[in-house]
Amino acid sequence: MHKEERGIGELYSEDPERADELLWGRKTGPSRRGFLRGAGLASMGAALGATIPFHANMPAGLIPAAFAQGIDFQLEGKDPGLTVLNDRPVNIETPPHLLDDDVTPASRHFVRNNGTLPDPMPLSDWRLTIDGEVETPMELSYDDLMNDFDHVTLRLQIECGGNGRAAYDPPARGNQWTTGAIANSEWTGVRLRDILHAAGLKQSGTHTGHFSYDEHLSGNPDLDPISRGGPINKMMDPHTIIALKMNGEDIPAAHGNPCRVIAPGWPGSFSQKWLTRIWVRNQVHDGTKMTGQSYRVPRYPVAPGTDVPEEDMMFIESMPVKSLVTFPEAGTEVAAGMPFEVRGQAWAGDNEVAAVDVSFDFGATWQRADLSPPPNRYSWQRWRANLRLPMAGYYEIWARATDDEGVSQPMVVPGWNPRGYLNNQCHRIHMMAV
Ligand SMILES: Nc1nc2c(c(=O)[nH]1)N[C@H]1C(S)=C(S)[C@@H](COP(=O)(O)O)O[C@H]1N2
Ligand SMILES: [Mo]
Repeated sequence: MHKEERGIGELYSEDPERADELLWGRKTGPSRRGFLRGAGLASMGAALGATIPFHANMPAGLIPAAFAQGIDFQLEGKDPGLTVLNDRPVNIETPPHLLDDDVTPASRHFVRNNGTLPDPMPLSDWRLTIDGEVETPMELSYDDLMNDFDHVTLRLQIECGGNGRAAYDPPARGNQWTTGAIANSEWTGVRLRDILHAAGLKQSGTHTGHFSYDEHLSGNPDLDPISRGGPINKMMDPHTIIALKMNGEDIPAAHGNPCRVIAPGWPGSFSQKWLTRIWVRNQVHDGTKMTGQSYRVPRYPVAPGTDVPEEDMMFIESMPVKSLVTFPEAGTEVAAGMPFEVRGQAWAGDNEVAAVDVSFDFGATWQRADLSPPPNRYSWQRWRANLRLPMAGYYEIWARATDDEGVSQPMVVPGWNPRGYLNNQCHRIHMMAV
């Protein structure tokens, strides 16, 4: 597939009727399958800038030709080496060799949007509402968050729950992330628990619901692109923060300016961007993408392709142990018999990484890598090894991390699940010795 044909084209090729629904807010009823009507028609017309006289003849899932031409998309501020998976919504991943920094620069942080990429809201207009199961509902300004609370600075990994989805067979619909929906930037902000304490969290507050000012792709203001939240224990963890700065700078537009949640180690969807409200709830939040199969996996292993009933699906919490080879870049040539450094990053959701092993003989023998402790909990960890490829030829470098509970990455793609989450298969790169 050409890069230019991605974006809207990819959305339609995955599932045309769902693309209609996402883009135009139109649900296809079984009786009226096939034609765009009502609000869906109105929003498509608005996007095209004209009414569509022959809309009654227009089949479902047809990309208006006005949008279907090549889209050569590049997001401002991003490294040109990143891979654009989709431009509406914007979804961009980072190749492994661009994740070699211990602190991921904003230019190399993947982007995962469910709705629009909003223009930053003027700071003077922005407020964060804390309400629901609290004694004193609050409205905080950016200055309040800057001045009235303690700040922490932490390196925190965010990984999209769907990172690695592309490897599942039969394929799961959604963005076809390979390995690059992971990053570890340095975030400065206020501990969410300090804010919840200030508002007087009630005993009855068991979960949060997060809201933001990005918009549903349909343009329908009554729909949220995503509104997730989590159990209060995770939200009270001292590493869960309301971030105000990314790598010491204002948070870029794509990453949630002016302020976002970071709930590290759990699927990235817990880390609401463009945050405007935290609703403390006395039940599991039921916002957009909290219901159905979103961010859920079967409670038991299922055969690939199984239709799993909703009541047998459970929420993903901690992400699994995983690692990347970030140096050298895949395909690099080295001199046979000469030592060279291989290195990468490893992380393990709520856990710490205990060991990383590398192999250059397709897993027959493994060598233990040097592994750095995390600078703070929930940061990824650097690993390094010196290797020597004995003679000229083709090699693969395989890396396998093990967490502090003794759980390792599988060499093969792990348990298939309907939405293609949690693929923590070992990463491998090829190298040539000459
Ligand atoms: N408001 C809002 N927050 C959001 C999203 C979104 O679409 N809208 N996407 C979520 C998902 S699914 C992920 S993986 C992370 C990605 O964060 P990033 O784009 O900064 O990498 O943001 C989360 N927060
Ligand atoms: Mo995600």
